[in-house]
Amino acid sequence: MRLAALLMTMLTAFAGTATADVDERVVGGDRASIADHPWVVYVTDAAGNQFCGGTLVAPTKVVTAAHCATTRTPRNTRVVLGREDRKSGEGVVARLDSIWVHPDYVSADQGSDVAVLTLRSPVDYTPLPLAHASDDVLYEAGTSGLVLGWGRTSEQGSASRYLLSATVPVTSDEYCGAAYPQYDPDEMTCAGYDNGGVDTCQGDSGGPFVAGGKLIGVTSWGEGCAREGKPGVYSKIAAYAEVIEDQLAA
Ligand code: 4AZ
Repeated sequence: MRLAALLMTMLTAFAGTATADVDERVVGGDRASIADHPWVVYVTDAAGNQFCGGTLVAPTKVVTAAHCATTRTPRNTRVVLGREDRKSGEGVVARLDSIWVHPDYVSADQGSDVAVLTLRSPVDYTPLPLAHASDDVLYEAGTSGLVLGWGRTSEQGSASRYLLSATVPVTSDEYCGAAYPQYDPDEMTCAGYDNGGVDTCQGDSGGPFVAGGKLIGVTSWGEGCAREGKPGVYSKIAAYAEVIEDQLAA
């Protein structure tokens, strides 16, 4: 038992040094394995250029941000699943049947920044369950969540070739309200450290914020990336679970 635990610790430590590029900072993140997060996807144009993230929540349904979807059509948009390295050919490229954008969506900082992409055919990756109103404990300040994506690794930097993830704590409503006058605790949740340093950034939008084995948020907006006192803002999935589930049945 103790030997097994020691071996696990050594393996984990080795995996950490093997995959974490010191310069690779999502911002302040580390390499993540797609096998461990089979529901994380990215969204591209027809030429394969990645512009957002997303989360598989049913065999034909991907949740992303409304601001990733408003200018798109099913014909010119693709979802890439099972591909950790954007330069590899692994996984599948799925075509879309339809796009639903929350009807109240105006701009990310006004809330309702959620959309559902329906794939033409079911895919064989494990979906992530949605958080619901009864999961309010997951939104308490201090809850550790995981953000994932292929977005920029610094505010002015370039996007990541590989899937990155980072752990960020949910902030209090007071803290986020002080950071952003537009913050609406009923529709948004914020995450980040007081001193910044770890955050989602451009290109991570639409991707998952995960806690308790559920999708609790969708990467939405923020002032810059990883700035002190400026947490990342996520669409609060528990507030939209019903309207999203209507789309899963559609
Ligand atoms: C963006 O532009 C974006 N730091 C995503 C996340 C954050 C800021 C901007 C949060 O897609």
